[in-house]
Amino acid sequence: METTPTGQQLRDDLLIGEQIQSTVEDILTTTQFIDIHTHLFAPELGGLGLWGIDELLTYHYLEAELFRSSSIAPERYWELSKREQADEIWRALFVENSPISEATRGVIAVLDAFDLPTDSLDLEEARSFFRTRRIESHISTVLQMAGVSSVVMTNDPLHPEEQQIWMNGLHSRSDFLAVLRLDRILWGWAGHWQRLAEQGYSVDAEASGKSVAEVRRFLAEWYERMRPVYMAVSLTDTFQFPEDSIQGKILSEAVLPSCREFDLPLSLMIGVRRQVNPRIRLAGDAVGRADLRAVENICRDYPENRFLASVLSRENQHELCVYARKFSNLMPFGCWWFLNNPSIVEEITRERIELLGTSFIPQHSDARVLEQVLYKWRNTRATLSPILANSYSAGPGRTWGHAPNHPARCRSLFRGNFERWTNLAA
Ligand code: FIX
Ligand code: ZN
Repeated sequence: METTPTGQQLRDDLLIGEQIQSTVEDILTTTQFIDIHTHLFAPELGGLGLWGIDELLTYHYLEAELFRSSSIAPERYWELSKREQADEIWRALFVENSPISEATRGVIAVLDAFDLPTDSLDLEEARSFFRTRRIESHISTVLQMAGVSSVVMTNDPLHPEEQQIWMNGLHSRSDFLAVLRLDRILWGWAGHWQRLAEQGYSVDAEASGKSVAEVRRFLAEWYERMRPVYMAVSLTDTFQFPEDSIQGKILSEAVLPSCREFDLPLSLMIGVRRQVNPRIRLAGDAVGRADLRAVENICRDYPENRFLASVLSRENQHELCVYARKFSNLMPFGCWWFLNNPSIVEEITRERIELLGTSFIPQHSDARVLEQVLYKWRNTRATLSPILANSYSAGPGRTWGHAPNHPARCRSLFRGNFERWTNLAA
């Protein structure tokens, strides 16, 4: 039974206590989220888009767990077909062991969401279900079930297959938004400058001469082709800025001016340690604590640029919050990759709310397989609901509450902040 706090008599219309919890839950349930970073692809990008049970099971998060729970050598695993790999993972992680890790629980949640058995010894029923699905309508069903209005892709203009599809003239469905991913021209220059040269850009291995101007031309042409909502790059834990390097030069002289020219944010995803175990391929990346003075320098020295930033190390999260208090052109986002586990999401989100209020973007899914959005966003809503309710709650004995419309402002966390940052709302 709610007792009105002592002291000042609260206005009748103020929300307090359990009213706030139910209001926040309703808001999270009814708000269609924008998933601001994924590796999903619109169906117009053909086979690049991954979906269905075999892709869900061969997710690199699960491949990492397979090699801990099976005697199969990675080299032998990579020789298997996709179907055989999925069977191996199902047997090792779901039949012979308990699926209680975040990634295995995710697969169980997807099977459950489609009323498929979660304790079968094989995958035949799941496979025959997914064979009945048509991708265009399946995408709409999955996004609707996940409460996601649109997903932001990761589009690589130098990926041979993707490049060709875009150059043939692609018009992707409106609930898939494009991003210009720059890894290959920033930290991958040595291995990819020739790809630019092949496309007719006068660039060289040292990024000298006309190279910077030609990278600007490349970015302008791909901006017109993709109409991205932001540009993005994943950076290692050793990222430094400014830096006397090809990456430092292209970033400061080509990418940042281009972002200003097209009024786009730049997304910096910092802290990966690439391929610490190459034998397990995509699963072989790890995490390292970065020196976020690079973020301090780039935000301070480029006040006209807007930045999205996600850091992979748990130890960097608090610093990122403090930098966001110093620089209004910095928008922290997501609990990335190894951080996207409820125990850590709770810690990160609470410190962000305490330091930044609602001026950040709590989560992205990083989904690589379509149906992953179902559990990644269900988990986000479940983890964030009590945290937000507690943040709005007046708490026992306090003599203040919130106007009914206040909790609705937390919608900005999942839509408004990103729409404003990317001019999507314009
Ligand atoms: O750089 C990135 O976009 C990372 O998210 C990926 O490289 C990573 O493999 C991933 O999917 C993490 O969730
Ligand atoms: Zn990603």
